[in-house]
Amino acid sequence: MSTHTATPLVTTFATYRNPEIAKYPFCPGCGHSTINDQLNAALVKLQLDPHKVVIVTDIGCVGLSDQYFAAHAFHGLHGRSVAYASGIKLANPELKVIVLMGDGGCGIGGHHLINAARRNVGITVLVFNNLNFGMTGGQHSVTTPHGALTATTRGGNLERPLDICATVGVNGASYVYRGTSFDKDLPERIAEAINVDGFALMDLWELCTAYYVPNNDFSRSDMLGVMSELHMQAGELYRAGYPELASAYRAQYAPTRSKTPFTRKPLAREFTTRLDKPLRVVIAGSAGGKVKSTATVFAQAAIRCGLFATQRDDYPTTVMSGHSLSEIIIAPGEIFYTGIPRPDVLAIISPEGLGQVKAQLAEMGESGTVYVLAELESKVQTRARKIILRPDGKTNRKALAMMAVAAFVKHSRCMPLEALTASVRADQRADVAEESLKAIETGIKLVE
Ligand SMILES: Cc1ncc(C[n+]2csc(CCOP(=O)(O)OP(=O)(O)O)c2C)c(N)n1
Ligand code: SF4
Repeated sequence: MSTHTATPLVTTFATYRNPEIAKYPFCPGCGHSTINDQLNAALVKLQLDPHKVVIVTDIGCVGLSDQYFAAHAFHGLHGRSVAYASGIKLANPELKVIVLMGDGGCGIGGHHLINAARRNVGITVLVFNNLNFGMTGGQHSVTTPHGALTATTRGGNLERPLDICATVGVNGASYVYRGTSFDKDLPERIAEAINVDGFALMDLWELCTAYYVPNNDFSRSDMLGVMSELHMQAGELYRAGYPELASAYRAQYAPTRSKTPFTRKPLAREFTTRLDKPLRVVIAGSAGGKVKSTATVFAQAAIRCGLFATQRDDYPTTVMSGHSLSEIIIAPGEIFYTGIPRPDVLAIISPEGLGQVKAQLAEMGESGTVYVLAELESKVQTRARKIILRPDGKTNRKALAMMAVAAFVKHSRCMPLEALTASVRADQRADVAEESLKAIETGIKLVE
């Protein structure tokens, strides 16, 4: 018998570059190649598991970068890379999420940058800042220095450039650094930024050799001079220790993670029904008229009869004014579409409700039934059968919805009335249930 001692497999990563595509597509001398190389060197230093690294690229020449890394990648709309990265980090805080974006993307998606910094989402943003839009032909961007010549500022840029570092720094970023693609210690600095537990941004100035350099006779040696003219310092500019959002969020919700947000209340089948096809019911009333709660009682009564039920409500954002509409479908089988363009039953119990169902009324054919209050009857033009409800003048307007439902349950025999009263008793507060039961009695009498 032989014994075998397993030695742990230790993998070291000599590179994070994708072996399948060696050569970058950038113009000769473009800073994008250098920063990508330095990012690779930083990843090698950190020896991160490539399965835990996500490179999120923005649009522009910089957006071609992600395919050169053997890691996860995401490429989306211009300016939105920070929003995508934030979502990825929130979904899985264990990931190292690195955004590669241009100064163009910083302008187009500036609010995402501010909000990611303010929230302190733990992503690392590397801004490949070549002071203009590269991919589209050298137009000015938010970081183009005052006076600079670009395709869109032929007389010299009149705008003041955005200080990206100050913007994210003052808004809560954990780490902010400004440097250039030529910095010798860039791999160490990038590694440091990736290791930060919070939002980290590096504003990395570099050369767009196709446009910015020839338009402005700009060179490597001009970079630090321009920075200082603009009062934009180089080096580490901000460090803060606020809690990182994705982990803080997980920690806050950890105690409730296994709990469902809603307590399901299974309703046992207590009654039977002969309903053999879907019944689509619309109650059209006013806010404050107990339309929604009546619809719920009706839907739950259907479930107590072994039926499927859906309820969809519509009302304005105002409280106690305007219409209130409930659409309920009850059916012997599953319901896949909850809308009701053509109701089988339409109860119109207020002028506001009537105002909302003109299209549905027009759709209803002779097989449909409209229950309508006597005072509204003359305003209802329909091919459907009309049943006029004449409650006495003392009927509370909050009872009208339940009254109408009781009337059509009695009439249509879609379920036993006992299912309705059982639902009222089981699901409503005692004082409300008392009112509802009275309304059911009135409704039944109206169609007897
Ligand atoms: C919303 C939107 N606006 C404009 C464009 C057109 N567009 C494509 S690339 C680009 C410029 C990119 O410049 P930058 O982000 O600085 O990246 P670079 O090309 O310099 O790497 C623009 C404006 C776009 N794709 N989407
Ligand atoms: S156009 Fe400018 S940014 Fe784009 S690859 Fe060429 S040098 Fe780089």
